[in-house]
Amino acid sequence: MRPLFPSVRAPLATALAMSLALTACSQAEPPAAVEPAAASATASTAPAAAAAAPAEPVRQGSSQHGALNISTLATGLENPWALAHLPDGRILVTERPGRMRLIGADGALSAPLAGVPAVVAEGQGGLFDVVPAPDFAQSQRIYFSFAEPGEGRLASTAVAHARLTDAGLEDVQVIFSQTPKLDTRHHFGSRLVFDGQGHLFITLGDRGVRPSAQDLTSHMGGVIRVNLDGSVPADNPFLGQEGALPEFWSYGHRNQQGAALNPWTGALWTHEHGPKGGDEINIPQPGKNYGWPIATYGINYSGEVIPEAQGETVEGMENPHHVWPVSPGVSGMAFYDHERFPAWKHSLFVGALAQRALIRLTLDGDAVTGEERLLEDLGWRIRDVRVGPDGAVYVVTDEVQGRVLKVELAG
Ligand SMILES: [Ca+2]
Repeated sequence: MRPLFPSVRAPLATALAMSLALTACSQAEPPAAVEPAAASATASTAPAAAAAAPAEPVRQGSSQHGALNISTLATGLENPWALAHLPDGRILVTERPGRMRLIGADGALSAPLAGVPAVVAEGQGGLFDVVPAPDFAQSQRIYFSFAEPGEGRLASTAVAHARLTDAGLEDVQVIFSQTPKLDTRHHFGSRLVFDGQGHLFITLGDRGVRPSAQDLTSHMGGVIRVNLDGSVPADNPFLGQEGALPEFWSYGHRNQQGAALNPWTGALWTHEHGPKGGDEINIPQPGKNYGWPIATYGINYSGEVIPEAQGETVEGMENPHHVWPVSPGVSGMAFYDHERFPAWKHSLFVGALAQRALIRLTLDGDAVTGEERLLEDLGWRIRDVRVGPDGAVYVVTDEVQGRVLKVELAG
């Protein structure tokens, strides 16, 4: 990897100081409830047993296409961040303080899995995404992202893979670690998407240091593309370019907590939190600049304009594919390409934290043609959404007593 310092150190430190002075905690993506005192929560500090909450009745919801059945698969999860279906019917779920559990094919919630590395579970930091490797059925390998501790208070978004065994996670290997590490607790990203061609996309955030999103000598604000072992693909857009880290696919992103591969085109789609207003969907193209903080549809939480902003659109920077003028607080993304509910075919599901809903966008080709909000009555922050192998839609709720829900059309 190319050396970062010393050239970037001073500007970054300045930017960091500025950012800390100016960054109000985003209402769309507030730091969740205060964590336990320990800076690094690990599985060893977790409750030993799974919550034995009584089964909840199936809830009813409404939608454009009729009644919904909303089943609770697990309760008592602390700020769950991601869920992932395994080929054998089990579901992996992460909890941001640093725990990973399995929901068995029988519905039983496991105790926290052993072997999860230490994470910085402060502010927005913790354990984030999890996905089975493309060859999971043979390798039992999973990939996950987390806030990796460094010296002192430093932390960075990192990605590891590990083997999922009856004893928990084994052979944990970090394959990517954002550089440099910072002491902020904001905007870690980070979703993981395989492209089906031997690459892994990692979506990052600016870590609350806005100018870093335009700085190719630091990973912040990037979509990262690596091979499955973390090495750099030979066709990455910035490979060999002086002053640019080779892992970049695209840059100029604020905080990307949703990403998925479009099943009809094979393209990566991502979304990101705007500041106050301006949550956006992008279809990141290699080498392109997505604008933050120079081009944005949002303003600061103070009501002031973003100091670096030059407008909603800026020449040479990519306009978002889709913008929400009022920020839902987007997190999690899943295309619907299953036969079970034809009414949902060609939809894009997106979780909403601040606006506490499951968003369903209708698509015509790539164009977003409509939007409906599901689960609003529940009033829960939706952190992640996935389509299961059964064609149901699964979400996790970002609550101190968070849930895994299964959502189905009743008809
Ligand atoms: Ca943008």
